[in-house]
Amino acid sequence: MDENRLFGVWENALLLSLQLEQTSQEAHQSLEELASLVVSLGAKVADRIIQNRPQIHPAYFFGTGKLSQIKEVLHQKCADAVIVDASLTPKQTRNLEQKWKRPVLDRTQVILEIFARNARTREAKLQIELAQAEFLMPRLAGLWKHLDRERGGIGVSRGGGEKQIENDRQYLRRRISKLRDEIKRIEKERNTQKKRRVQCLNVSLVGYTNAGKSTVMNRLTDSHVLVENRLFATLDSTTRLMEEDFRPKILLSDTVGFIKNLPHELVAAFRSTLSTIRDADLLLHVIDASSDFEDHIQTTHQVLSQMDADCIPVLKVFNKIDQVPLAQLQILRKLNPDSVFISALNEGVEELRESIGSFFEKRMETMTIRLDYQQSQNISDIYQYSRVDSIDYQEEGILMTLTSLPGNLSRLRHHLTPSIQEVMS
Ligand SMILES: Nc1nc2c(ncn2[C@@H]2O[C@H](COP(=O)(O)OP(=O)(O)OP(=O)(O)O)[C@@H](O)[C@H]2O)c(=O)[nH]1
Ligand SMILES: [Mg+2]
Repeated sequence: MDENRLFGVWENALLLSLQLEQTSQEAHQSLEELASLVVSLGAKVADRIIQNRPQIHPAYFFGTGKLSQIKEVLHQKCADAVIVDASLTPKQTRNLEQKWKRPVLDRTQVILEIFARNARTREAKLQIELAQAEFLMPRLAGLWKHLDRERGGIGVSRGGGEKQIENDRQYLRRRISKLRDEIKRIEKERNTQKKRRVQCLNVSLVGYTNAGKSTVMNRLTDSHVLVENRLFATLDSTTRLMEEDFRPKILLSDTVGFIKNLPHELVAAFRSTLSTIRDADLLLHVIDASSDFEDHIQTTHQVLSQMDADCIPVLKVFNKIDQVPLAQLQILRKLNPDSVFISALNEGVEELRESIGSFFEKRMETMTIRLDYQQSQNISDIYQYSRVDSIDYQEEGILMTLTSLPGNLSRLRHHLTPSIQEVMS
C-alpha cells in the first residue's frame, strides 16, 4: 500500500507546533488532531512539543534557540521524522531538514499522504496525484534529494543538480496537464449521470472527517459504504436512492469529509468529487456531538463557502449522541431546536428521514398544467420531476396537478414548453 507514499517512509514522528495567536487549548487540540492524522497513516507519535513565540522565524519557522533542544528530543525518542502543525515554506522545510537530518513534513503533506493512501477509485487516485504534483512543483529543489525514487512516487526522473530540477519541473508540468485532462474526461461522464439526477431531490452529507457521514448514509439508504474510525475513510462520492416512495425521488450522496486547513491543492483537485455537494438541494451537516465541534462547524462553513456552496439550505445533524452525557445533550437540544439529534448506530435515524421529507414538503409548490395528448409520452418525465397529485383526461388535454420544488417545476416548464399550458387555479 506504500506505492503512493510520496514523502518517504517514517514510523515514529515528533510533532511540533508554534503557538502564535492561538490559545494554548487551541494549539493542543490542533496537535491532537495532527496526532490522529499520523496514527491514521499507521505511524506512531514519539512526542509533542509546542513552542510559544510571538512570530514565525522566516528561515527556520521555530526560534533558533529551540532547534537544538528539538534535535535532542529526536535522538532521545528515536523519532525518524518531524511533523509541523502548520504550512511551511519550501525554504523552511529545507533548512529544518538540514538541521535535524530527518524528513520534515507539514500538515498539508500529512493530509496529502492520507489521501494518497486511501484513494480507491481511479478518479480519487487521479485527483490526489494532481494535488500532490501541484504541491510538489514549488518544492522540487528541496524534495528531489530524499524522494524515494525506487518506490516511484509520482515518477520524478533521475539525474543531478539544477538540470535535474528543471527536468523534474518539466515532467511535472506535463503530468499536471495530462492529469487535468483525464479528470475532465471523468467529469464529463459524471455530468451525464448528473443529468439523470437533476430530476430528483438531491441531499448531500457534509461535515468534518470522522463525524459519521458514511454511517448515516448506510442507515438511510441501506448501503454498505466504507465506515472506519479514522480520518478520511471516504474519498469518493457515492449516490444512492434514499426514498423510493417520495416523489420526486430523493437521492443521498456521501463524499469526502473536511478538516481544518484542508490543503487548497486538494480542494481544487477534488472539485469534481465535491460537485455533488454544490448540486445538492439540501445539505445534511453531520456533527460529531461528542467532539469539540464548534471548530468543526466553523471549518465546514468555511469549506462550503470556499466551494460556493454556502447558499444551499443546511439541516444540522448532531450524531454520536450515545457518547454525550445527558445534561449536556439537553443543553445542546435547547440551543439547536431546528437540528436533528441521532446516534447513527442506534437511534433517531427514522426521525432524520422524516425531517428530510418534511424539509422538502415545506418547500414544494403546486402547479396545474394542461398537456396536449400528442405529448403524452412526456408523462413519465413529469412523474420523475414531480409528484402528480391529480390527473384528469379532458377533451382539451390532460389536466395535471403537480407538486415539486420550485426549481424542478421551472425545469419541467422549460423542458415541456410549448406542449404544456399552465392553468391558473
Ligand atoms: N458511538 C458512535 N459511533 C459512531 C456513530 N456514528 C458513527 N460512529 C463511528 O464513527 C466512526 C466514523 O464513522 P464514519 O461513518 O466512517 O465517518 P465519516 O464522517 O464518513 O468519516 P470520513 O469518511 O473518514 O470523513 C466509525 O468508527 C463509526 O462506527 C454513533 O452514532 N455513535
Ligand atoms: Mg465516510
